[in-house]
Amino acid sequence: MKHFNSEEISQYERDGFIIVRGLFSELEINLLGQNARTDNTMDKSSSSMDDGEGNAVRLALWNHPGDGIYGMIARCRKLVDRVEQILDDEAYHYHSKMVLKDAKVGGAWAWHQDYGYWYQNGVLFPNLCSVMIAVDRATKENGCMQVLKGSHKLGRINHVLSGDQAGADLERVEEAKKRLELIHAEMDPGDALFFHSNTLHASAANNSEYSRWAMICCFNAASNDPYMESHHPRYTKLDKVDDEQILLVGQDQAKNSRTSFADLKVDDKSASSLSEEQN
Ligand SMILES: O=C(O)CCC(=O)C(=O)O
Repeated sequence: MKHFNSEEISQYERDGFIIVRGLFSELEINLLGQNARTDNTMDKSSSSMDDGEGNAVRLALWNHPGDGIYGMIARCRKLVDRVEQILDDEAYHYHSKMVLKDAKVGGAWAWHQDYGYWYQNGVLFPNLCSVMIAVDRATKENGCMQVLKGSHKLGRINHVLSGDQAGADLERVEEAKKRLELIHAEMDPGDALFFHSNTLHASAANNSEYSRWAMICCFNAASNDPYMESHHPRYTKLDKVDDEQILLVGQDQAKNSRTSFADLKVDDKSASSLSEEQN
């Protein structure tokens, strides 16, 4: 089914991103938020790194969408059909994460391209798309996502380690900023930002009173199956679900089965593989 019209697809191809307002209803996003906030397993498996300014970049990550509410969000037709239109291919779930950017302490994300990391995982083409779903309202004040419009056309920029975080070569980022418009992607709960894997993005620390949690679902094109094993899955068929399943599963604790969270210290080699490359 086609959800984006041809102008929206052209906009994505030109800008490297598109925001769909209200992709998830108030009820759906409230359920997601409630589940996440009371999910002790997610809390325990979340890992935190310093952003270099004393604030904490905290996230929980999982490779397979699962059958709980997180899975229903990542597998629902209104989201995956749109991703498939963008990728012009069957999509498979590459991983999802919850970014737990808490009030006052939530850390900043350095400028990067997702493909800057995923390239290390044997993914040949940058034909991947991420969808950031606002769980809380995201504003400039609480560190909403920032994107450089059209930056996906730069191709892959080298990524280097700086402290705990791997980021894009800052000289390039600074030059790109002089030529490309910086967009603050302010979003209400339920809005979704679809962005290309080479789109440069970053976010500031959250110095406000308001938390800024967001779920990010990342998809790879089926034809872009990585040529080697990594900490994220190779092609695995994604079973789409009807959109109604979000509420049905989200309201039913018994169906809301546990997600297998990754241990980021052990499983995520993105940053360490960059340091090995440089050595
Ligand atoms: O949540 C954010 O502010 C940024 C997250 C991000 O850039 C990422 O997950 O690649």
